[in-house]
Amino acid sequence: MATNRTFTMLKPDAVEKGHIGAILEKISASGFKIVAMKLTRMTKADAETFYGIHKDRPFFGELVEYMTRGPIVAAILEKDNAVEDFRTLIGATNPADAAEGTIRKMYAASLGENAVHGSDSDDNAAIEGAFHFSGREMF
Ligand code: IDP
Ligand code: MG
Repeated sequence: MATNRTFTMLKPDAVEKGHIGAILEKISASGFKIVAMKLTRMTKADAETFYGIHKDRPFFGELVEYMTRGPIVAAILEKDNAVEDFRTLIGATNPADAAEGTIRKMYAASLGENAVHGSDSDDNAAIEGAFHFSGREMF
């Protein structure tokens, strides 16, 4: 059964361009409740661990460089069917393929720099949330 939480990051490009407020507004307006949130910066080791599943992909080095170049907003979001509904809200990985009105369509520049992360499964949502937040930072 689907759990009701997912994990997101507003990635360095979204923060650099000043899109934090607009993206959080869209997330809230779409029915997600923020139950954990912080501005933080991933170290190289953090990014290599977080994206470990992609370590053999040709873009891994570029991905780690991108995700560590500046602060991100990390958050845990609550809503019925959170993982699937949030993936729908953010749109396809490549903004060129993302549906109109999705966060990536509106705010992402490219396949590599695509503004926002969304967990792809309930298990990964729990793992990724716990990677960034302690128990007393989750509400
Ligand atoms: P997702 O973020 O939509 O789940 P994944 O395939 O899990 O997409 O890839 C993780 C992240 O790696 C993407 O969001 C994007 O930032 C980056 N990425 C994925 N594919 C490429 C690529 O072909 N070139 C450069 N970066 C990529
Ligand atoms: Mg993914």
